[in-house]
Amino acid sequence: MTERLEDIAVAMVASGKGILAADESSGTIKKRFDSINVTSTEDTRRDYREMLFRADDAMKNHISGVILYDETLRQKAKDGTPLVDIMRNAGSIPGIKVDMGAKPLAGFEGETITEGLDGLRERLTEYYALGARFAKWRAVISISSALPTYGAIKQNAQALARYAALCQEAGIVPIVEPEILMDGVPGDHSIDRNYEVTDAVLKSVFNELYDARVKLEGMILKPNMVIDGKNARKASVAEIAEKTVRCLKANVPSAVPGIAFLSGGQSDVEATANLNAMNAGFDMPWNLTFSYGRALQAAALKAWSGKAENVAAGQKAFAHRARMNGLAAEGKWSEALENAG
Ligand code: 5MM
Repeated sequence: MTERLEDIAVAMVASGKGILAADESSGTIKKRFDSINVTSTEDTRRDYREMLFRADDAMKNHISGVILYDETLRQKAKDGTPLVDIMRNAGSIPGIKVDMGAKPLAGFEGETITEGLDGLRERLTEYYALGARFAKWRAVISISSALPTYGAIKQNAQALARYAALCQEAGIVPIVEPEILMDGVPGDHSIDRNYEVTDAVLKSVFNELYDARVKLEGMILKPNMVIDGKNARKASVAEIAEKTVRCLKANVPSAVPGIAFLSGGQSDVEATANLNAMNAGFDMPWNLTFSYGRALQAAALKAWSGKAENVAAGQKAFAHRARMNGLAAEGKWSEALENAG
């Protein structure tokens, strides 16, 4: 029996759980491995991801789903078990990144358009057969005093909406990710400039989703938090939480079951503290959780450093971050718990 989109979406944002973004494309995972002096090969990528997916406690209790890259969805663990089965056995839903990356947008200097719509219907059918029940598409929005332009916002929102409609047709829940870069160039924008841009982008995205007849009950939004640029960090946790929740309430219909943030270059603890402040301080119509890549993986990657003897240490670091973010998703995190290890 085909599962209902609404039920999958609700499971993805179940209380105390969130999503692990492990969908680094080959170029991005190479960068991550370079930072720990590990060569990126099919085997090292498998070893690293197998370590995460076999962290049973984290996967069972705090990770509702994992966003995978095409290679990982098809990959087997060292003992021959499909990686997808390992996560399914832990009760975690496999997901797949289906965009083909952000490319320069013709006629719009400094802005990008995410590609991957051609042939997407066929790819989604295959991904469904391989076990994926949700997908992700990331639009990248540059921010400065002059950017983004109306044209770039609109074209990215349209692509997100076309992607989302195709996913739902295939029985796959779309994660709709419009990311306003926090760590882009120049990165000196204020939190209020970020509010203005996030507000405009979300308005455009929900208009396009409506026009494309996307069922809001069967999707998840993955936005950035409303935060100042990486070279202008001044805003407090309380200010980030208040402005982010205000912006989301102004734009995201309550029919959307859940919102799962990206971390966008925030430090591990910042990303946790900000999510916690929103859940602890505000009543909201949707479940608010995490879909972190770097903020869930950085400590585990470092602890592992490519060595088999460090797998337990890598899993421990991952389990701690997953637990801290699980608590933040319920507004129950504290610095004391963070430091208790
Ligand atoms: C894991 O990184 C994803 C993108 O990878 P590519 O740039 O290689 O396509 C990215 O979409 C990620 O899922 C989200 O941005 C969330 O990750 P962060 O690190 O921002 O939490």
